[in-house]
Amino acid sequence: MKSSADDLAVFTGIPAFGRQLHVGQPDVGSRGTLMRRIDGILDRHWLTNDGPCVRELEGRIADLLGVRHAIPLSSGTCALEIAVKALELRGEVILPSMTFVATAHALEWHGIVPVFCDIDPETHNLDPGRVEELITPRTTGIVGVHLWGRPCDVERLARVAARHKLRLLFDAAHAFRCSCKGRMIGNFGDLEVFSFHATKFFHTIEGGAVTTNDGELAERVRLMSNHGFVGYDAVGGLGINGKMNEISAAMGLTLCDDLERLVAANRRNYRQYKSLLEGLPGVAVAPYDETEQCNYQYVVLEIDERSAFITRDQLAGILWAENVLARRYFYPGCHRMQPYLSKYPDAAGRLPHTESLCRRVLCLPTGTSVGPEEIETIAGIIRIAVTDGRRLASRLPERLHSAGA
Ligand code: T4K
Repeated sequence: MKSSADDLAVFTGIPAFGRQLHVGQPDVGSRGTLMRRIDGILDRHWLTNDGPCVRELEGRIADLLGVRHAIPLSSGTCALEIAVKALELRGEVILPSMTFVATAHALEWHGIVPVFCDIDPETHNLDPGRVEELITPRTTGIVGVHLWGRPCDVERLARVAARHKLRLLFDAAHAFRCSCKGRMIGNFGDLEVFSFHATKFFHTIEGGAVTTNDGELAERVRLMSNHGFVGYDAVGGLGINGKMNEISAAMGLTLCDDLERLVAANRRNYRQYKSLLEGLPGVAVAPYDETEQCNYQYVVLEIDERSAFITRDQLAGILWAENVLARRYFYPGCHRMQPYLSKYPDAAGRLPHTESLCRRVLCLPTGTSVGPEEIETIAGIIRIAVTDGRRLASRLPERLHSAGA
C-alpha cells in the first residue's frame, strides 16, 4: 500500500497500477460454456427472432425474479422506449434528474416533457412527496429509478400514482437480482425495465428486459418489440425492432449460471471498501440494506469537501493519475445536459439535493476484475488524498481536474 503523499503519481508520474482499473469491466463467465452455446447457435443457423436461447433466458429471468412476464430486449434504452409507448405515456412525466441520460431521453424522444423531480439525499431516489407537488393535469406517469440497485420507495410512489391515476414505470437498470421488502425488483409498478449492458454485473453484451405481472401489457410489449407483428404477415399496430439476438442471450444464460459468484465478488469488494474507508473524514460509502437481496454492483463514495478538504473532482483526478478510473456517475444531472438545459433552464432551482449530490458522488472500480490487494491500495490512495488533500490538490495538473468526465 502507498505510504505517503510523495509516493503518489501526481508527484512521481508513476501510477500505482500498471493497468487501468475500471468501474464496469465485464465478466464473461465460463468461456467454454459460452463457446459451446455459441457453437449451438451457429449450428442451428437461428441467430435472432425469438430463438431458443432468448426463450430460455426469458424463463430464467422470470424464475429468478418471480415475475409472470420477462421480455428480453436489445438494450435497456430500447426497453424504456417500448415501455413508454406500451404505457401510452404523453404530456408530462415525472422522473429524477440524477440518472443515466437514457431515462430522460426515452421520454423526450416521444415528445413527452420530462419533469425533473428532486431526490431524497439519503436514498438518492425520487422523493415521493416532491413527486406529488409536481403533478399537473398534463401528468400521465412517474418513472422511478432504483439508483445503484437500491429500491425506490415503491409503496409510496404506488400510492401517489394510484391517487392521481398515473402510470408507474421503474427504471431498474441497476437493480437486477435486488429485492425490496423481500420481493424481487421486477414486480413493481406497471412495468419495470432492466439494462443488461456490458458494464452491468449481469449482462448480455448489449441487452435489457421489460418485466411485469400484467399479461395485457406484456403482450403489448412483445408485439411492439417485433414491429407490431401479430401473425406471419399480419401487423396489428406500431412497433420497432427491439429483439434480443441469440449470441446476447447465450452470454446472459452463461452469466445466469454464475450469478452468485458475481454477486459474491461485488459484496466482498463493497464490504472491504466500507471497512477500509470507515471513519475517514468527509468520505462515506453509500450503504446497501444487507437484509435485502443486493447485487452490490456500484461502490458509491460521497465526498463532503468541508470535512475531506478535497473536492470529489480533485479526488477523481488523483485516482485517475493512479490508473484508477473512478466515475462521477451521474454528473451533472440530466437537467444540465442537452436538450434539457436549453428547454427547461429553470429545472435546477427545484433540485437542490440533486445539484448537491451530483457534485459529491464518485463510483469506484469493483466487480470480479478487482481484487482485495487492489482495493487496499485504492483505499490507501483515498486515505492519503483526503489526509493530505489541500497540498495534493494544489499539485494536481490542470488536465486531471476534469478526469472522470
Ligand atoms: N437507465 C439507467 C439508470 C442506466 O444506468 C442505463 C445504462 C440505462 C437506463 C440504459 O441502458 P442501456 O441502453 O445502456 O442498456 C455506461 C453504459 O453504457 C450504460 O449501459 C450504463 N447505464 C451507464 C451507467 O454506464 P458509460 O458511458 O459510462 O460507458 P463507458 O463506455 O464509459 O464504460 C464504463 C466503464 O466500463 C469504463 O471505465 C470502461 C469499462 N468498460 C466498458 C465496456 C463497454 C469495459 O471495461 N469493457 C466494456 O466492454 O455508460
